[in-house]
Amino acid sequence: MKDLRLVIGNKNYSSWSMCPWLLLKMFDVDFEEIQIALYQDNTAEKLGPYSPSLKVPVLLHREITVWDSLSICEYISEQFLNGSAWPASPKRRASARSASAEIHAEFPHLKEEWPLNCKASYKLKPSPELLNEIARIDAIWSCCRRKFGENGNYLYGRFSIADCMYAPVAACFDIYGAELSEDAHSYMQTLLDNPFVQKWLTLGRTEQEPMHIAYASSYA
Ligand SMILES: N[C@@H](CCC(=O)N[C@@H](CS)C(=O)NCC(=O)O)C(=O)O
Repeated sequence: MKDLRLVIGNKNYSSWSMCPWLLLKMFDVDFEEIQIALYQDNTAEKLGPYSPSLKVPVLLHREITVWDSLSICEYISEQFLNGSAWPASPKRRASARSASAEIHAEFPHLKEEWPLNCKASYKLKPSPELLNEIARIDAIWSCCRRKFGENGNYLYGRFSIADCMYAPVAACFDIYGAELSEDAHSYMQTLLDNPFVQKWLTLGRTEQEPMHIAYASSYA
């Protein structure tokens, strides 16, 4: 058993699991992956020993348990990366934390209408409320790229936690067909071209677990 273990859900559905998984992969931190199939009759029973919230992701580091995607990313950055998973300058770091907190806490229509489903091969027309949320994300992406993106193609130039938090959004925008400005589209493509994002999405497409019928309607 490794010192560092990340408990995740199905790659096909679990957008929040993707965030810390991507961070660990991008910074080459050694960890063991424990995958638990979500939306099954025994999911809560399987998550119980690991997760106080009965949700994924959860990080287990020796005797320490960290749950919730954003706090896991914070912990990884602090414990293993000397804080380098956030941008170095206070101004960029403040913006990156705000952008990450916003996607973590807000956008209920995006989460409800366009949940991650790597296997989906159809477009879904967004509601007016979702269109407003897409416009807000487009504004965040375009503004950050313009103000802070000169040292690379990620949101703050170099890869950071903010990119981990928006990677599942890029996947959902691509899958369901979001209409974006040129700057936002180009950032979405950067995330989709990331080899670990591609790996996650490819593995997600090959997963076989059937979803329990009670959850299936929101993934129609
Ligand atoms: N705020 C949490 C959300 C975690 C979450 O909702 N995870 C979903 C999978 S993406 C889950 O575990 N669902 C199982 C359930 O609700 O039973 C985070 O950022 O980690």
